[in-house]
Amino acid sequence: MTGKKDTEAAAVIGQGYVGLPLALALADSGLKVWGVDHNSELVSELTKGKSHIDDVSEDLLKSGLRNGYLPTTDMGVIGYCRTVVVCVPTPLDQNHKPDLSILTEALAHVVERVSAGTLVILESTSYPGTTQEMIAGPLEKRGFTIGKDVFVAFSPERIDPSNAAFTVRNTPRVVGGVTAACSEQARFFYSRFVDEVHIASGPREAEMAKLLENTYRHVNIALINEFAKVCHALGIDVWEVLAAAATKPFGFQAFYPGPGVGGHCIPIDPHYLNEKVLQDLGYPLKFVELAYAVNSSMPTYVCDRVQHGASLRAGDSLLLVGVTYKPDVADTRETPATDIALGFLEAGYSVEYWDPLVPVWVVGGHEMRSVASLLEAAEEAQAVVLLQNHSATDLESLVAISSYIFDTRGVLHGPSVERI
Ligand code: SAJ
Repeated sequence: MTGKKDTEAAAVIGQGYVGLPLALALADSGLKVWGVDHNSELVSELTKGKSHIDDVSEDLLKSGLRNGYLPTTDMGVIGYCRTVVVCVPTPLDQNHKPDLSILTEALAHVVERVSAGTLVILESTSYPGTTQEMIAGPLEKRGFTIGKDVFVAFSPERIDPSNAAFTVRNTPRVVGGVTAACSEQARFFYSRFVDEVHIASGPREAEMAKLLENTYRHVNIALINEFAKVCHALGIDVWEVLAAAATKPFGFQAFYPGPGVGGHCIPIDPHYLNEKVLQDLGYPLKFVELAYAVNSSMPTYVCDRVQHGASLRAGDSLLLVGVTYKPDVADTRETPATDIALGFLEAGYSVEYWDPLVPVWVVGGHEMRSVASLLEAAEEAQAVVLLQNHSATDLESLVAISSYIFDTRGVLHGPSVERI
Protein backbone atom coordinates (compact mmCIF):
# COMPACT_ATOMS: atom_id res chain seq x y z
CA MET A 1 0.00 0.00 0.00
CA THR A 2 1.42 3.36 -0.94
CA GLY A 3 1.93 5.85 1.89
CA LYS A 4 0.49 8.68 -0.18
CA LYS A 5 -3.07 9.43 -1.23
CA ASP A 6 -3.97 7.65 -4.38
CA THR A 7 -6.12 10.11 -6.32
CA GLU A 8 -7.67 7.22 -8.21
CA ALA A 9 -8.48 5.08 -5.17
CA ALA A 10 -11.81 4.75 -3.37
CA ALA A 11 -12.94 2.91 -0.28
CA VAL A 12 -16.47 1.52 0.07
CA ILE A 13 -17.27 0.84 3.72
CA GLY A 14 -19.72 -2.04 4.08
CA GLN A 15 -19.80 -4.87 1.53
CA GLY A 16 -23.46 -5.88 1.60
CA TYR A 17 -26.17 -5.70 -1.07
CA VAL A 18 -25.40 -2.00 -1.58
CA GLY A 19 -21.63 -1.71 -1.01
CA LEU A 20 -20.47 -4.74 -2.98
CA PRO A 21 -22.23 -3.87 -6.27
CA LEU A 22 -21.07 -0.27 -5.86
CA ALA A 23 -17.43 -1.29 -5.25
CA LEU A 24 -17.48 -3.55 -8.31
CA ALA A 25 -19.02 -0.83 -10.48
CA LEU A 26 -16.26 1.52 -9.31
CA ALA A 27 -13.55 -1.05 -10.11
CA ASP A 28 -15.16 -1.60 -13.50
CA SER A 29 -14.87 2.15 -14.14
CA GLY A 30 -11.09 1.90 -13.66
CA LEU A 31 -10.69 2.88 -10.00
CA LYS A 32 -8.71 0.95 -7.42
CA VAL A 33 -11.37 0.14 -4.83
CA TRP A 34 -11.00 -1.21 -1.33
CA GLY A 35 -14.16 -2.99 -0.25
CA VAL A 36 -13.96 -2.56 3.54
CA ASP A 37 -15.97 -4.68 5.92
CA HIS A 38 -15.59 -5.44 9.63
CA ASN A 39 -16.60 -9.06 9.01
CA SER A 40 -13.27 -10.85 8.44
CA GLU A 41 -15.01 -14.07 7.37
CA LEU A 42 -16.94 -12.18 4.70
CA VAL A 43 -13.76 -10.45 3.50
CA SER A 44 -12.03 -13.82 3.28
CA GLU A 45 -14.90 -15.28 1.20
CA LEU A 46 -14.96 -12.23 -1.09
CA THR A 47 -11.20 -12.50 -1.59
CA LYS A 48 -11.75 -16.08 -2.74
CA GLY A 49 -14.35 -14.89 -5.24
CA LYS A 50 -17.35 -16.17 -3.28
CA SER A 51 -20.36 -13.82 -3.47
CA HIS A 52 -22.98 -13.60 -0.71
CA ILE A 53 -25.19 -11.30 -2.76
CA ASP A 54 -27.75 -12.77 -5.20
CA ASP A 55 -27.28 -9.98 -7.71
CA VAL A 56 -23.47 -10.33 -7.73
CA SER A 57 -22.37 -13.41 -9.63
CA GLU A 58 -19.05 -15.09 -8.85
CA ASP A 59 -17.92 -14.19 -12.38
CA LEU A 60 -18.63 -10.51 -11.73
CA LEU A 61 -16.82 -10.68 -8.39
CA LYS A 62 -13.81 -12.49 -9.85
CA SER A 63 -13.65 -9.97 -12.66
CA GLY A 64 -13.61 -7.22 -10.02
CA LEU A 65 -10.82 -8.96 -8.12
CA ARG A 66 -8.77 -8.99 -11.32
CA ASN A 67 -9.50 -5.32 -11.99
CA GLY A 68 -8.71 -3.35 -8.88
CA TYR A 69 -11.29 -4.52 -6.32
CA LEU A 70 -9.62 -5.37 -3.00
CA PRO A 71 -11.70 -6.70 -0.08
CA THR A 72 -10.18 -5.76 3.30
CA THR A 73 -10.96 -5.28 6.98
CA ASP A 74 -8.34 -2.53 7.24
CA MET A 75 -9.99 0.84 7.88
CA GLY A 76 -6.50 2.32 7.49
CA VAL A 77 -6.99 2.41 3.72
CA ILE A 78 -9.35 5.36 4.25
CA GLY A 79 -6.31 7.63 4.67
CA TYR A 80 -5.05 6.75 1.18
CA CYS A 81 -8.29 7.19 -0.71
CA ARG A 82 -9.58 10.15 -2.64
CA THR A 83 -13.17 9.03 -2.08
CA VAL A 84 -14.82 7.15 0.78
CA VAL A 85 -18.40 5.86 0.43
CA VAL A 86 -20.24 4.55 3.52
CA CYS A 87 -22.81 1.80 2.83
CA VAL A 88 -23.35 0.17 6.22
CA PRO A 89 -26.71 -1.07 7.56
CA THR A 90 -29.03 1.25 9.49
CA PRO A 91 -31.47 -1.22 11.08
CA LEU A 92 -34.00 -0.89 13.91
CA ASP A 93 -33.29 -2.15 17.43
CA GLN A 94 -35.55 -4.52 19.40
CA ASN A 95 -37.64 -1.54 20.51
CA HIS A 96 -38.28 -0.66 16.87
CA LYS A 97 -36.11 2.45 17.19
CA PRO A 98 -33.31 3.47 14.78
CA ASP A 99 -30.07 1.65 15.58
CA LEU A 100 -27.17 3.81 14.43
CA SER A 101 -24.51 1.77 16.22
CA ILE A 102 -23.01 0.24 13.06
CA LEU A 103 -23.00 3.61 11.29
CA THR A 104 -21.49 5.33 14.34
CA GLU A 105 -18.66 2.78 14.47
CA ALA A 106 -17.89 3.09 10.76
CA LEU A 107 -18.01 6.90 10.78
CA ALA A 108 -15.70 7.11 13.78
CA HIS A 109 -13.02 5.46 11.63
CA VAL A 110 -13.86 7.66 8.65
CA VAL A 111 -13.73 10.94 10.59
CA GLU A 112 -10.52 9.92 12.35
CA ARG A 113 -8.67 8.74 9.26
CA VAL A 114 -9.84 11.05 6.48
CA SER A 115 -7.06 13.22 5.06
CA ALA A 116 -7.26 16.54 3.23
CA GLY A 117 -8.76 16.41 -0.24
CA THR A 118 -11.04 13.47 0.48
CA LEU A 119 -14.67 13.22 -0.65
CA VAL A 120 -16.87 11.42 1.91
CA ILE A 121 -20.27 10.17 0.74
CA LEU A 122 -22.91 8.59 2.96
CA GLU A 123 -25.28 6.15 1.19
CA SER A 124 -26.81 4.46 4.22
CA THR A 125 -30.43 5.45 4.71
CA SER A 126 -30.98 7.61 7.77
CA TYR A 127 -32.99 10.57 9.12
CA PRO A 128 -32.54 14.06 7.61
CA GLY A 129 -29.53 15.71 9.27
CA THR A 130 -27.40 12.57 9.69
CA THR A 131 -24.75 13.61 7.16
CA GLN A 132 -24.29 17.01 8.78
CA GLU A 133 -24.38 15.75 12.37
CA MET A 134 -22.30 12.59 11.98
CA ILE A 135 -19.81 13.53 9.27
CA ALA A 136 -19.53 17.24 8.40
CA GLY A 137 -19.74 18.47 11.98
CA PRO A 138 -17.07 16.09 13.35
CA LEU A 139 -14.76 16.82 10.39
CA GLU A 140 -15.07 20.54 11.08
CA LYS A 141 -14.14 19.79 14.69
CA ARG A 142 -10.96 18.20 13.31
CA GLY A 143 -10.20 21.56 11.71
CA PHE A 144 -11.29 20.82 8.17
CA THR A 145 -13.30 23.33 6.14
CA ILE A 146 -16.08 21.46 4.35
CA GLY A 147 -16.07 22.22 0.63
CA LYS A 148 -12.43 23.30 0.74
CA ASP A 149 -10.26 20.79 2.63
CA VAL A 150 -12.70 17.90 2.48
CA PHE A 151 -15.98 17.30 0.67
CA VAL A 152 -19.13 15.72 2.14
CA ALA A 153 -22.35 14.54 0.46
CA PHE A 154 -25.30 12.19 0.85
CA SER A 155 -26.42 9.95 -1.98
CA PRO A 156 -29.17 7.40 -1.24
CA GLU A 157 -28.70 3.88 -2.50
CA ARG A 158 -31.45 2.69 -4.84
CA ILE A 159 -31.17 -1.03 -5.21
CA ASP A 160 -34.11 -3.27 -6.04
CA PRO A 161 -32.80 -6.78 -5.32
CA SER A 162 -33.49 -9.25 -8.16
CA ASN A 163 -34.53 -6.45 -10.52
CA ALA A 164 -32.24 -7.05 -13.50
CA ALA A 165 -33.68 -4.14 -15.50
CA PHE A 166 -32.18 -1.52 -13.23
CA THR A 167 -28.47 -1.56 -12.42
CA VAL A 168 -26.09 0.77 -10.61
CA ARG A 169 -25.35 2.41 -13.99
CA ASN A 170 -28.89 3.06 -15.27
CA THR A 171 -30.55 3.97 -11.95
CA PRO A 172 -30.49 7.77 -11.58
CA ARG A 173 -28.54 9.03 -8.57
CA VAL A 174 -29.60 11.79 -6.19
CA VAL A 175 -26.68 13.71 -4.67
CA GLY A 176 -26.85 16.35 -1.93
CA GLY A 177 -23.53 18.02 -1.03
CA VAL A 178 -22.94 20.13 2.09
CA THR A 179 -21.68 22.84 -0.29
CA ALA A 180 -21.92 23.33 -4.05
CA ALA A 181 -18.29 22.22 -4.38
CA CYS A 182 -19.20 19.01 -2.46
CA SER A 183 -22.10 18.34 -4.81
CA GLU A 184 -19.87 18.90 -7.82
CA GLN A 185 -17.24 16.52 -6.47
CA ALA A 186 -19.90 13.88 -5.80
CA ARG A 187 -21.48 14.41 -9.22
CA PHE A 188 -18.10 13.94 -10.90
CA PHE A 189 -17.47 10.79 -8.85
CA TYR A 190 -20.79 9.11 -9.71
CA SER A 191 -20.70 10.21 -13.32
CA ARG A 192 -17.89 7.71 -13.87
CA PHE A 193 -20.36 4.84 -13.61
CA VAL A 194 -23.89 6.29 -13.37
CA ASP A 195 -25.73 7.65 -16.43
CA GLU A 196 -27.84 10.29 -14.62
CA VAL A 197 -27.01 12.33 -11.51
CA HIS A 198 -29.57 14.69 -9.92
CA ILE A 199 -28.20 17.40 -7.62
CA ALA A 200 -30.37 18.18 -4.60
CA SER A 201 -29.89 21.46 -2.75
CA GLY A 202 -28.27 19.76 0.23
CA PRO A 203 -27.77 16.49 2.13
CA ARG A 204 -31.03 16.83 4.05
CA GLU A 205 -33.05 17.09 0.87
CA ALA A 206 -31.32 13.99 -0.47
CA GLU A 207 -31.82 12.12 2.82
CA MET A 208 -35.50 13.12 2.82
CA ALA A 209 -35.95 12.07 -0.83
CA LYS A 210 -34.90 8.53 0.04
CA LEU A 211 -37.28 8.40 2.98
CA LEU A 212 -40.09 9.69 0.76
CA GLU A 213 -39.37 6.94 -1.78
CA ASN A 214 -39.59 4.19 0.80
CA THR A 215 -42.41 5.69 2.87
CA TYR A 216 -44.39 6.01 -0.36
CA ARG A 217 -44.07 2.24 -0.87
CA HIS A 218 -44.72 1.45 2.79
CA VAL A 219 -47.97 3.46 2.82
CA ASN A 220 -49.26 2.24 -0.54
CA ILE A 221 -48.58 -1.39 0.30
CA ALA A 222 -50.50 -0.84 3.55
CA LEU A 223 -53.35 0.76 1.60
CA ILE A 224 -53.78 -2.24 -0.67
CA ASN A 225 -53.40 -4.65 2.26
CA GLU A 226 -56.28 -2.89 3.98
CA PHE A 227 -58.26 -2.95 0.72
CA ALA A 228 -57.66 -6.70 0.55
CA LYS A 229 -59.11 -7.24 4.01
CA VAL A 230 -62.17 -5.06 3.29
CA CYS A 231 -62.75 -6.58 -0.16
CA HIS A 232 -62.72 -10.09 1.31
CA ALA A 233 -65.17 -9.05 4.05
CA LEU A 234 -67.45 -7.55 1.41
CA GLY A 235 -67.17 -10.58 -0.87
CA ILE A 236 -65.28 -8.64 -3.55
CA ASP A 237 -62.19 -10.04 -5.32
CA VAL A 238 -59.43 -7.53 -4.66
CA TRP A 239 -57.34 -8.96 -7.51
CA GLU A 240 -60.17 -8.20 -9.95
CA VAL A 241 -60.41 -4.70 -8.45
CA LEU A 242 -56.67 -4.22 -8.97
CA ALA A 243 -56.75 -5.52 -12.53
CA ALA A 244 -59.51 -3.05 -13.31
CA ALA A 245 -57.90 -0.06 -11.58
CA ALA A 246 -54.55 -0.80 -13.22
CA THR A 247 -56.07 -0.15 -16.64
CA LYS A 248 -55.97 3.55 -15.75
CA PRO A 249 -53.00 4.83 -17.80
CA PHE A 250 -52.29 7.79 -15.51
CA GLY A 251 -52.53 8.70 -11.85
CA PHE A 252 -52.51 5.14 -10.53
CA GLN A 253 -49.67 2.76 -9.64
CA ALA A 254 -50.68 -0.76 -8.64
CA PHE A 255 -49.39 -2.20 -5.40
CA TYR A 256 -50.32 -5.72 -4.39
CA PRO A 257 -51.55 -7.25 -1.15
CA GLY A 258 -49.29 -9.80 0.47
CA PRO A 259 -48.51 -11.70 3.67
CA GLY A 260 -46.69 -8.68 5.10
CA VAL A 261 -43.77 -6.38 4.27
CA GLY A 262 -40.21 -7.64 4.64
CA GLY A 263 -36.73 -6.67 3.59
CA HIS A 264 -34.34 -4.32 5.29
CA CYS A 265 -35.72 -1.15 3.77
CA ILE A 266 -39.46 -0.70 3.46
CA PRO A 267 -40.46 -1.86 6.95
CA ILE A 268 -37.51 -0.01 8.47
CA ASP A 269 -36.56 3.25 6.77
CA PRO A 270 -39.83 5.13 7.39
CA HIS A 271 -39.26 4.70 11.13
CA TYR A 272 -36.03 6.70 10.86
CA LEU A 273 -38.13 9.59 9.63
CA ASN A 274 -40.88 9.06 12.19
CA GLU A 275 -38.37 9.08 15.05
CA LYS A 276 -36.81 12.33 13.80
CA VAL A 277 -40.21 13.99 13.44
CA LEU A 278 -41.21 12.85 16.93
CA GLN A 279 -37.95 14.13 18.41
CA ASP A 280 -37.80 17.47 16.59
CA LEU A 281 -41.48 18.30 16.21
CA GLY A 282 -43.09 16.40 19.06
CA TYR A 283 -45.66 14.51 17.00
CA PRO A 284 -45.61 11.27 14.98
CA LEU A 285 -45.80 10.84 11.24
CA LYS A 286 -49.31 9.36 11.23
CA PHE A 287 -49.01 7.65 7.85
CA VAL A 288 -45.89 5.77 8.92
CA GLU A 289 -47.46 4.53 12.14
CA LEU A 290 -50.73 3.56 10.45
CA ALA A 291 -48.93 1.79 7.59
CA TYR A 292 -46.81 -0.14 10.07
CA ALA A 293 -49.95 -1.17 11.99
CA VAL A 294 -51.65 -2.45 8.82
CA ASN A 295 -48.63 -4.18 7.29
CA SER A 296 -47.60 -5.84 10.54
CA SER A 297 -51.15 -7.15 10.99
CA MET A 298 -50.98 -9.21 7.78
CA PRO A 299 -49.26 -12.33 9.20
CA THR A 300 -52.02 -12.76 11.82
CA TYR A 301 -54.63 -12.07 9.15
CA VAL A 302 -53.15 -14.81 6.95
CA CYS A 303 -53.15 -17.29 9.85
CA ASP A 304 -56.78 -16.50 10.65
CA ARG A 305 -57.88 -16.82 7.02
CA VAL A 306 -56.13 -20.19 6.63
CA GLN A 307 -57.44 -21.63 9.91
CA HIS A 308 -60.96 -20.70 8.85
CA GLY A 309 -60.65 -21.53 5.16
CA ALA A 310 -59.11 -24.95 5.70
CA SER A 311 -61.16 -25.71 8.83
CA LEU A 312 -57.96 -26.67 10.58
CA ARG A 313 -58.07 -28.89 13.64
CA ALA A 314 -55.45 -29.15 16.42
CA GLY A 315 -52.43 -31.09 15.22
CA ASP A 316 -53.10 -30.49 11.53
CA SER A 317 -50.01 -29.83 9.40
CA LEU A 318 -49.32 -26.87 7.15
CA LEU A 319 -46.78 -26.27 4.40
CA LEU A 320 -45.42 -22.74 3.82
CA VAL A 321 -44.16 -22.19 0.27
CA GLY A 322 -41.52 -19.44 -0.12
CA VAL A 323 -40.21 -17.98 3.17
CA THR A 324 -37.97 -15.14 1.89
CA TYR A 325 -39.19 -11.54 2.05
CA LYS A 326 -39.93 -11.41 -1.67
CA PRO A 327 -39.75 -13.75 -4.65
CA ASP A 328 -36.38 -14.89 -6.08
CA VAL A 329 -34.32 -13.13 -3.40
CA ALA A 330 -32.51 -15.43 -0.96
CA ASP A 331 -33.07 -13.08 1.97
CA THR A 332 -35.26 -13.76 5.01
CA ARG A 333 -34.60 -10.51 6.86
CA GLU A 334 -37.88 -9.13 8.27
CA THR A 335 -39.71 -11.79 6.28
CA PRO A 336 -43.41 -12.02 7.26
CA ALA A 337 -43.07 -15.81 6.98
CA THR A 338 -41.53 -15.84 10.46
CA ASP A 339 -44.61 -14.40 12.19
CA ILE A 340 -46.86 -16.63 10.10
CA ALA A 341 -44.92 -19.78 11.07
CA LEU A 342 -44.91 -18.75 14.73
CA GLY A 343 -48.64 -17.99 14.58
CA PHE A 344 -49.43 -21.49 13.33
CA LEU A 345 -47.01 -23.17 15.76
CA GLU A 346 -48.48 -21.28 18.71
CA ALA A 347 -51.97 -22.35 17.59
CA GLY A 348 -50.87 -25.99 17.89
CA TYR A 349 -50.33 -26.90 14.23
CA SER A 350 -47.23 -28.49 12.79
CA VAL A 351 -45.41 -26.42 10.19
CA GLU A 352 -43.07 -27.39 7.36
CA TYR A 353 -41.72 -25.19 4.60
CA TRP A 354 -40.37 -25.45 1.09
CA ASP A 355 -38.00 -22.83 -0.27
CA PRO A 356 -35.16 -23.67 -2.70
CA LEU A 357 -33.39 -20.44 -1.71
CA VAL A 358 -33.52 -21.16 2.04
CA PRO A 359 -32.23 -24.67 2.85
CA VAL A 360 -32.15 -23.92 6.58
CA TRP A 361 -34.46 -21.47 8.36
CA VAL A 362 -34.41 -20.54 12.07
CA VAL A 363 -37.86 -19.70 13.44
CA GLY A 364 -38.37 -18.79 17.09
CA GLY A 365 -34.98 -20.29 17.93
CA HIS A 366 -35.81 -23.60 16.19
CA GLU A 367 -33.86 -24.67 13.12
CA MET A 368 -36.06 -25.95 10.30
CA ARG A 369 -35.01 -27.45 6.97
CA SER A 370 -36.81 -27.04 3.68
CA VAL A 371 -38.69 -30.19 2.66
CA ALA A 372 -37.04 -31.93 -0.29
CA SER A 373 -40.19 -32.47 -2.35
CA LEU A 374 -42.67 -29.61 -2.64
CA LEU A 375 -45.39 -31.79 -4.14
CA GLU A 376 -45.03 -34.70 -1.72
CA ALA A 377 -45.19 -32.30 1.25
CA ALA A 378 -48.14 -30.41 -0.28
CA GLU A 379 -50.06 -33.66 -0.74
CA GLU A 380 -49.56 -34.54 2.93
CA ALA A 381 -50.45 -31.10 4.34
CA GLN A 382 -53.99 -30.13 5.39
CA ALA A 383 -53.22 -26.64 4.14
CA VAL A 384 -50.59 -25.09 1.86
CA VAL A 385 -49.80 -21.36 2.11
CA LEU A 386 -48.10 -19.67 -0.87
CA LEU A 387 -46.08 -16.77 0.57
CA GLN A 388 -43.48 -16.13 -2.16
CA ASN A 389 -43.91 -17.38 -5.70
CA HIS A 390 -40.26 -18.01 -6.56
CA SER A 391 -39.93 -18.63 -10.30
CA ALA A 392 -38.71 -22.16 -9.46
CA THR A 393 -42.10 -23.07 -7.97
CA ASP A 394 -44.23 -25.49 -10.04
CA LEU A 395 -47.48 -23.64 -9.31
CA GLU A 396 -49.67 -25.71 -11.62
CA SER A 397 -48.72 -29.04 -10.02
CA LEU A 398 -48.93 -27.46 -6.58
CA VAL A 399 -52.56 -26.42 -7.13
CA ALA A 400 -53.44 -29.81 -8.60
CA ILE A 401 -52.07 -31.76 -5.63
CA SER A 402 -53.11 -29.48 -2.72
CA SER A 403 -56.43 -30.12 -0.97
CA TYR A 404 -56.41 -26.48 0.21
CA ILE A 405 -54.02 -23.70 -0.78
CA PHE A 406 -54.06 -20.11 0.45
CA ASP A 407 -52.52 -17.80 -2.14
CA THR A 408 -51.10 -14.51 -0.73
CA ARG A 409 -49.78 -13.42 -4.16
CA GLY A 410 -52.89 -13.64 -6.33
CA VAL A 411 -51.24 -15.94 -8.86
CA LEU A 412 -53.19 -19.21 -8.41
CA HIS A 413 -56.56 -20.38 -9.70
CA GLY A 414 -58.60 -23.49 -9.00
CA PRO A 415 -61.27 -25.03 -6.74
CA SER A 416 -58.75 -25.72 -3.94
CA VAL A 417 -57.41 -22.15 -4.06
CA GLU A 418 -58.38 -19.30 -1.75
CA ARG A 419 -56.71 -15.91 -2.36
CA ILE A 420 -55.94 -13.15 0.13
N1 SAJ B 1 -44.55 -5.76 -1.27
C1 SAJ B 1 -45.92 -5.97 -1.22
N2 SAJ B 1 -46.70 -5.41 -2.18
C2 SAJ B 1 -46.16 -4.62 -3.18
C3 SAJ B 1 -44.76 -4.41 -3.20
C4 SAJ B 1 -43.97 -4.99 -2.24
O1 SAJ B 1 -46.43 -6.68 -0.34
O2 SAJ B 1 -46.92 -4.15 -4.03
C5 SAJ B 1 -43.70 -6.34 -0.23
C6 SAJ B 1 -42.66 -7.28 -0.78
O3 SAJ B 1 -43.16 -8.59 -0.83
C7 SAJ B 1 -41.54 -7.14 0.24
C8 SAJ B 1 -41.68 -5.72 0.73
O4 SAJ B 1 -43.00 -5.29 0.39
O5 SAJ B 1 -41.74 -8.01 1.32
C9 SAJ B 1 -40.68 -4.76 0.13
O6 SAJ B 1 -40.72 -4.93 -1.28
P1 SAJ B 1 -39.79 -3.97 -2.19
O7 SAJ B 1 -39.65 -4.55 -3.52
O8 SAJ B 1 -40.24 -2.55 -2.13
O9 SAJ B 1 -38.47 -4.01 -1.33
P2 SAJ B 1 -36.93 -4.13 -1.42
O10 SAJ B 1 -36.55 -3.78 -0.05
O11 SAJ B 1 -36.45 -5.37 -2.01
O12 SAJ B 1 -36.43 -3.02 -2.43
C10 SAJ B 1 -36.77 -1.75 -2.17
C11 SAJ B 1 -36.75 -1.05 -3.50
N3 SAJ B 1 -37.86 -1.59 -4.28
C12 SAJ B 1 -38.43 -1.00 -5.32
O13 SAJ B 1 -38.19 0.14 -5.59
C13 SAJ B 1 -39.36 -1.83 -6.14
C14 SAJ B 1 -36.79 0.34 -3.17
O14 SAJ B 1 -37.92 0.58 -2.38
C15 SAJ B 1 -35.50 0.72 -2.51
O15 SAJ B 1 -34.62 1.17 -3.54
C16 SAJ B 1 -34.84 -0.43 -1.80
O16 SAJ B 1 -35.83 -1.20 -1.24
C17 SAJ B 1 -33.93 0.17 -0.74
O17 SAJ B 1 -32.79 -0.30 -0.67
O18 SAJ B 1 -34.35 1.10 -0.06
